[in-house]
Amino acid sequence: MGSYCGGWWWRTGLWAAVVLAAAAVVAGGNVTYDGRSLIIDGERKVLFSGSIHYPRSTPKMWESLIGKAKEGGIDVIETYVFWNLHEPKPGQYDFSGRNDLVKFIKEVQAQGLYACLRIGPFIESEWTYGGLPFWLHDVPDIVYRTDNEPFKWAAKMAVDLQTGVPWVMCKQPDAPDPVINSCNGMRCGETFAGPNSPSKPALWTENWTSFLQRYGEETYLRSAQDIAFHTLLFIIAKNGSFVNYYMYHGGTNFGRSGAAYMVTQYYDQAPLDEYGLIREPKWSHLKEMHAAVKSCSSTLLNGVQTNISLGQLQQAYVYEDSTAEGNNCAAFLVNNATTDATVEFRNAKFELQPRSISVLPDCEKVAFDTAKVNAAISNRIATTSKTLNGAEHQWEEYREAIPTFSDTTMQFNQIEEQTNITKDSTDYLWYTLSFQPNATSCTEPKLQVKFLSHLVYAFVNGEYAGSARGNSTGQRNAVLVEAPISLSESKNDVSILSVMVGLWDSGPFMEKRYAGLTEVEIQCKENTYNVTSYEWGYQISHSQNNVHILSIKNKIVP
Ligand SMILES: *[C@@H]1O[C@H](CO)[C@@H](O)[C@H](O)[C@H]1NC(C)=O
Ligand SMILES: *[C@@H]1O[C@H](CO)[C@@H](O)[C@H](O)[C@H]1NC(C)=O
Ligand SMILES: *[C@@H]1O[C@H](CO)[C@@H](O)[C@H](O)[C@H]1NC(C)=O
Ligand SMILES: *[C@@H]1O[C@H](CO)[C@@H](O)[C@H](O)[C@H]1NC(C)=O
Ligand SMILES: *[C@@H]1O[C@H](CO)[C@@H](O)[C@H](O)[C@H]1NC(C)=O
Ligand SMILES: *[C@@H]1O[C@H](CO)[C@@H](O)[C@H](O)[C@H]1NC(C)=O
Ligand SMILES: *[C@@H]1O[C@H](CO)[C@@H](O)[C@H](O)[C@H]1NC(C)=O
Ligand SMILES: *[C@@H]1O[C@H](CO)[C@@H](O)[C@H](O)[C@H]1NC(C)=O
Ligand SMILES: CC(=O)N[C@H]1CO[C@H](CO)[C@@H](O)[C@@H]1O
Repeated sequence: MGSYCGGWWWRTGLWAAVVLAAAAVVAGGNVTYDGRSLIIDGERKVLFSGSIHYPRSTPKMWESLIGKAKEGGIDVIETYVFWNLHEPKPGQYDFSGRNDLVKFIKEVQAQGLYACLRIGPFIESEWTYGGLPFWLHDVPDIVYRTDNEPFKWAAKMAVDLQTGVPWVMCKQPDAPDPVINSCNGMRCGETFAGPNSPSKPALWTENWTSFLQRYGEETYLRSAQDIAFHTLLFIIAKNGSFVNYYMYHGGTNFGRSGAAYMVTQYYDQAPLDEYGLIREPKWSHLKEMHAAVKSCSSTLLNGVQTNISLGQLQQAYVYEDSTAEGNNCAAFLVNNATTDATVEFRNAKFELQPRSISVLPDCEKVAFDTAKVNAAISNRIATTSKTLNGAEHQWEEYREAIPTFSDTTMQFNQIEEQTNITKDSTDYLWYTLSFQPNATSCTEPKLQVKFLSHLVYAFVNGEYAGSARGNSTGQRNAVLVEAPISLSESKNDVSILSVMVGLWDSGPFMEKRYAGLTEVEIQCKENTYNVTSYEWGYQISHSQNNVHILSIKNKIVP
């Protein structure tokens, strides 16, 4: 997902609304669509979908997560397919443990929900390298996410699979037929330009329940009222019939799976928090809204809509289905003013709260008001379940030996890009140099390092010289560290550790993105040595030593 998709590069967030009928394993439903909605087994449907990414929780949590989503009125569980998890090396597949997509989908099916599978190949999703396996980097002539032959397979392949279910492409206004274009964002009820054909329904594939979080940034809070308001607005003002909450459960970026600068908590503010606990009032408020919409969904989908002005910033959207027996009228009263408003609708008075939508499933009684929250705010209290500092839990500290140029086996006559050396096997790369000043006098020497990684630590002759961190925007600008150092007149060992905290997950030409050092100088009063094109030695930092380095990594949280 993300705020970066769009523009001139491709976003290939392809979706398959894979339908898994509750009872039948084999005989999935018949899914088609018209201009109003998806149609399952001949019936138009309003569908509320929730994103839950299987590798961001543990298999033991899946039953409970999906169960809580169902109880919250969710019909569809949406997940990406994480290619780089499943094919870590070309032709080598992994569907075990948290990667067990099939088990996850079967759990969705067992609970009688539908599954919506976003197959990628590119997923962004704050996931390292946007879900692409890093080995693609070494496929000759590859250019990701653009009009590139090795990469262009996606839309045609998807349709050719003949899954029998419709395909959707998010934020691709010109999605080719029969693929349905859709909207992502927080306010699709106001921003979506609509389907690109009258025969396609309006789908909202990412209604962000919160927002992604990077190291050092404030948590983004989005209120239950705001989500409910925009969800209903999309349904009535844009003829929406499918809304996916991104995320319904965010979970955890385990290991090195998070993209550059992402914290390990993912959308902790979603209706189900990182640990799968119900977050109130979001969960209940949306549950109540789902129930109110479902109670009039037939009228909503099959009725004729009229739009009546009730005041300058107040409107009623009324649906009437003359073919239906019994209740055949449903209404939504919108107040877009920032103050209360009293309106008259069908000879009755209604008090509308600021920026609210009230649902009247029978055109008479208010069953749900987006601004009126009934559930109490939940508090999450952490208690200690186990301490790890007793005698039986000895903590050990490992110190990684600082490598020097002569220790290294890999040497190049220039500064190399980091990930091309590490092949993403680790976040850490040592750059080493053996340096001898030409002139005998080099007074007040300083080390200047420009880099495009997230963090660097510099050492000269085994002594710590300085460090600096990049930032998420700093990814676009080399960051500078200038440290006073001591030099001997003979050989000096310069060792610089460059650290990435996850790889990028977005942006054009990711295959050409640069990590690592870019330029190094040793500055003396008398002379400046530009050592960028000297011979550098490289050592990939691995193994137990990461235990030590990881503690450094954690310290970058301010
Ligand atoms: C699926 O439903 C559509 C109409 O809703 C119908 O035209 C089509 O024949 C059905 N396909 C199957 C395989 O039942
Ligand atoms: C509803 O009516 C208002 C004005 O009465 C108009 O501004 C708005 O565009 C209409 N919306 C739709 C979806 O027709
Ligand atoms: C919604 O559908 C109605 C009936 O087909 C149509 O008149 C109206 O223009 C549609 N609104 C939008 C925003 O597409
Ligand atoms: C509500 O008002 C805001 C400005 O206060 C405007 O940006 C938004 O488009 C309006 N929404 C609707 C549904 O009229
Ligand atoms: C990547 O590294 C290899 C050596 O490991 C080098 O031959 C190649 O030129 C590098 N490629 C790029 C794009 O820097
Ligand atoms: C990020 O790094 C860039 C480049 O050094 C700097 O200009 C910018 O102020 C930094 N931003 C933050 C939020 O620290
Ligand atoms: C130091 O010597 C090297 C190797 O002879 C040379 O390339 C470089 O230009 C000299 N640097 C300075 C600052 O004199
Ligand atoms: C240092 O050398 C590199 C590689 O030769 C070069 O790209 C860079 O512009 C030089 N820096 C300065 C300040 O001259
Ligand atoms: C693409 C999009 O609609 N992005 C919006 C998501 O919501 C935030 C907060 O309301 C906006 O700032 C973005 O523009």
